[in-house]
Amino acid sequence: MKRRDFLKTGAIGLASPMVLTKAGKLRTNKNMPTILSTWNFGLPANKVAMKVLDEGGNAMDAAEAGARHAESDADNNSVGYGGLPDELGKVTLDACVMNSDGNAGSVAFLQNIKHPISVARKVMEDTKHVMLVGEGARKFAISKGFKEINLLTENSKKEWEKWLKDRREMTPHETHDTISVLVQDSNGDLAGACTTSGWAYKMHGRVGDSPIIGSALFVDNEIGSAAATGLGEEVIKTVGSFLVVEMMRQGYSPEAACKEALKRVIKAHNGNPDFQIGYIALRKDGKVGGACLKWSFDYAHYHKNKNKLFTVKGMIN
Ligand code: SD4
Repeated sequence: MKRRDFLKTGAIGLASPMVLTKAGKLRTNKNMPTILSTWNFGLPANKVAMKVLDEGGNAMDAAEAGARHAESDADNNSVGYGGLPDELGKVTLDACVMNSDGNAGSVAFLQNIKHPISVARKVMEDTKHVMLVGEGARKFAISKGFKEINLLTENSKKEWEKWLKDRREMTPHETHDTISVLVQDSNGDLAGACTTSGWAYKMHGRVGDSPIIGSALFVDNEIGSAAATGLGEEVIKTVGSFLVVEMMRQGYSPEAACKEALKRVIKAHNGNPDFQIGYIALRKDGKVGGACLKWSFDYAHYHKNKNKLFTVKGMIN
């Protein structure tokens, strides 16, 4: 590499990253559970997740429980029950989980099932596969005892009918609140969950980043975990959460790693993307961070008996 190019690359990074791949470089945070979730719906989700840890559950149990809380909440119009539908008025759900063994499960374009996150966990634990979609995912859920329900609440139906009058193009940011929950339990093990009804009034059949391992969620139990919210198409194209974890492996702090991943998006959009992406990251040593492209982004952090909301400002405005 020419010295000039090297300097350019160096200037993109923050501090001087050192490679962390040698096990042992990163101290494991033990006996101090840490939970990190996207947006302000993360606060109640964190509380539910912490209760599960207090009762002896592991990181995966807690992350699933946190995500389920948002899925049940009819006031959250971008997750599960009460989620805004696609252009045809169908609520279609995407979700995934990843555990500390590096196993993963996911469902996409799932309809009529209230807890896609638990179906994703069943895919991980009870099948040879990682991902089930649409009808196959629905039938699998029913075979596992999940009940079918109508997920379109009166409120969401009214909003959709209003939208039908002018069919204005929405962005995921207008109706955000997709929830991603990252958990580190008392053993220091990591797991994560992500669940959403996706982009409001999207094309029928559209799947975002939320069920895609490596995009909306990635967990590496040696290094850390990361999760995304925002415009899924752009997260997929940059394999965002995997990238954030790899940046932490290279020595970046959780916040700096999130920013590095976002810099790729900024560059791909000539310095001026007009959409939102937010990342959260939790490193094996218990350090956490978040960053977003534009405007601002909230994440909830539960640590040492305190469950607090943090707001980060966009990298560009
Ligand atoms: C998606 N990433 O389907 C999701 C949307 C989202 O907060 O995160 N909204 O593209």
